[in-house]
Amino acid sequence: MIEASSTIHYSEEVREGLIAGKPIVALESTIISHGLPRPQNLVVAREVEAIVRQHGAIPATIAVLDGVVHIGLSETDLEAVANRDDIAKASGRDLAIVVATGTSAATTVAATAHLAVLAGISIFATGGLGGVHRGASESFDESADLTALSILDITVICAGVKSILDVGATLERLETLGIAVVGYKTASFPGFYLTDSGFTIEHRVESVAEIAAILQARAMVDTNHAALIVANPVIDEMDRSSHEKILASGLALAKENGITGKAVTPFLLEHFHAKSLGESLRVNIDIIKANAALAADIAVAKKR
Ligand code: PSU
Ligand code: MN
Repeated sequence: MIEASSTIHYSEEVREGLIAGKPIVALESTIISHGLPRPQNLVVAREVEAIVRQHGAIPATIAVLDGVVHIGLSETDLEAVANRDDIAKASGRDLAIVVATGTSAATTVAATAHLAVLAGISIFATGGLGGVHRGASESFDESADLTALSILDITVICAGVKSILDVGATLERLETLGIAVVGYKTASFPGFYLTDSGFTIEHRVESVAEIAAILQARAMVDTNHAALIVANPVIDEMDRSSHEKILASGLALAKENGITGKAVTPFLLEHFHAKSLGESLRVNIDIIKANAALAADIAVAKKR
């Protein structure tokens, strides 16, 4: 655990939890600031924290506010992340700049995982990972989530990678980068908004106890220098034909408007939320809640 300093602030419950070795679940903030529309974003952020507590763990939502890294957010902090207009989107490479300039940013999977590990937290729940974008062979757009997870000992519970991505290419990159993937009660890689992306995965687990055993074994065989991904499919998926249509129109619109870099993912998610009349939002919320619950169960079951 890092020492108390003016650049790192722990919430009271996270600080106590770390000292006492209690189960803690890291939560990202980009999904709050840039992944979900207002006002639902704040409601969901609160509910997700409540779910983690109900399942016996301590929530540690991570963000940078006015140059201070926060591990665990107060109600006021959570409101700031959800509602302030000056919250940037920070990947790992942006963290030092945000801190040094005293500005504020929500943290992506890459940045959240980095800060969680720094704080001594090893279980992390999110919605869908970033990955290789469609057309990446031209644009080179691949999320830094992948390279970050290749060097961090963290378990990430997610509904696969976002369906806006090139899922097959992302799975190949996960393999190359040494990032293990297990399907929770499935051998199909989840497709974020969709239960099944159409790609199969090699390893399927049936229980939280099995995941806890894998976590122990990772340390024993020394493969815990890279992340473990627990892919948890959404139960009630988005209507497939509207998913396909909205994705096609979103990709075309992004191209037309010259959307590139870190703006691509928020743009496409926003397009989904606007065009699906609440359906993608409902699914996105289901995903993050289910992942938070499973992450807390894993944190509780993990041998310390
Ligand atoms: N999952 C969601 N909503 C999101 C994200 C993930 O359900 O907004 C965010 C995560 O923070 C992830 C980021 O790290 O999108 C990926 O962005 P990019 O493709 O620019 O790396
Ligand atoms: Mn990108």
